[in-house]
Amino acid sequence: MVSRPAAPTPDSFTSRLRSPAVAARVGVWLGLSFGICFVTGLVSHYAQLPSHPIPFPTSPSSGYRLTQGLHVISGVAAIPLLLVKLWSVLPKLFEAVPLRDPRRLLLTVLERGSIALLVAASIFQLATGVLNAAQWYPWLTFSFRTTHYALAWVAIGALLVHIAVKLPITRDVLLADIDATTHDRASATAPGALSRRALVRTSFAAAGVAVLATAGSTVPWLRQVSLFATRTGEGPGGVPINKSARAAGVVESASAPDWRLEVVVGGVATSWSYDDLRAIPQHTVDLPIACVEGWSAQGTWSGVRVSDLLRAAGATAGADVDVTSLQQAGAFRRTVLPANFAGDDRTLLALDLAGEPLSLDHGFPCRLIAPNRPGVLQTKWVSRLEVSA
Ligand SMILES: Nc1nc2c(c(=O)[nH]1)N[C@H]1C(S)=C(S)[C@@H](COP(=O)(O)O)O[C@H]1N2
Ligand SMILES: [Mo]
Repeated sequence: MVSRPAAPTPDSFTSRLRSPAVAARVGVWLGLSFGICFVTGLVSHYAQLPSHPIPFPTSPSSGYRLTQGLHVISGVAAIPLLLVKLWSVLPKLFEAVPLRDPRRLLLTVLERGSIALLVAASIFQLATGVLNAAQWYPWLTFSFRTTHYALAWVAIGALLVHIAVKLPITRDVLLADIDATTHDRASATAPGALSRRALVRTSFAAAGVAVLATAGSTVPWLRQVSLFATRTGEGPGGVPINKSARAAGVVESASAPDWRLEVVVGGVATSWSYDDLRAIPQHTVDLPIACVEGWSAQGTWSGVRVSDLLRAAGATAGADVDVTSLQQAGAFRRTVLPANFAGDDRTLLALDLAGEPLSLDHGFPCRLIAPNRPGVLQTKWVSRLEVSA
């Protein structure tokens, strides 16, 4: 008869590195990353809602660049921290379930259930976030933003429960020396390959490297060291290209000589040729494209004020504006420009970037550029503005 290898028990794990002392120290920084990620994620979600009960501000113009950069950076930093944390508490997974004592059983199920939820939600959030930033979208069946947003609440809720449950032991081990053994499992006595202090420092260093490797997509002078920065500031006018005109299927329509911009107010349309737009007052603004994926780049844009076009078409200020692209399909072909954005003097239909007419890939003949607006809403190849009221 072949004997089945015994399932591991907590006692099968003997390294003294797998300890509450390590888990708590790494956990504090992991919790901090999650906190930053959660708050900045809420900002991004709110900014992308089609209507805002409380207006999303147009200033500071680089606010979204900062919050979304932080969102992606803190998410990336959390990955090595989460891995070390999970490794350090792995023996807990094999603890026996107290089947005989109903009260302890209930508590165990609640505690482990909340941890299972936390671990699952965390892994899901970090994995989908990374995939989204890498522009690989395997989730054809669900919306990234809605799901990522819903699971953020699950993760943060489970995290708060976890912190509350672990508070006494966390406080104890953080106040004690890192090598103290009071809270260790009885079997965790074998010296590890490195000291606890070295393991914690290595985890922080790994998080630091992950941050540097990502931050280059937002912070120009970090680009040299940023292996993970998928957009590196190359592209016409120093602004990367996200979706090309070819990928959007607009090469023909955007370069057609008879292209016209329609401005519709109260059902009445006025129509502008490219030369008409060139003939009215031009304005120049320095504004970033700040993508939800975390990369961003500053550009010098020139063109016409959206508020000038709306006023010329007879619109009174204070209404939201539908912005439509030549692009025929895709989630970003139509966006809503809230009234406070439409009324901001810096909000342009840009014709030029860095003193040159827009390239086809940057949105020629004209593209929306507004302050403090997520990149995904800076519509390219605009064909129509419509005020509904
Ligand atoms: N019509 C249209 N506009 C669009 C997009 C798109 O796919 N279609 N992508 C958006 C996204 S996600 C970003 S980050 C910016 C990028 O602009 P850029 O390619 O000029 O850098 O354009 C936005 N405008
Ligand atoms: Mo984007």
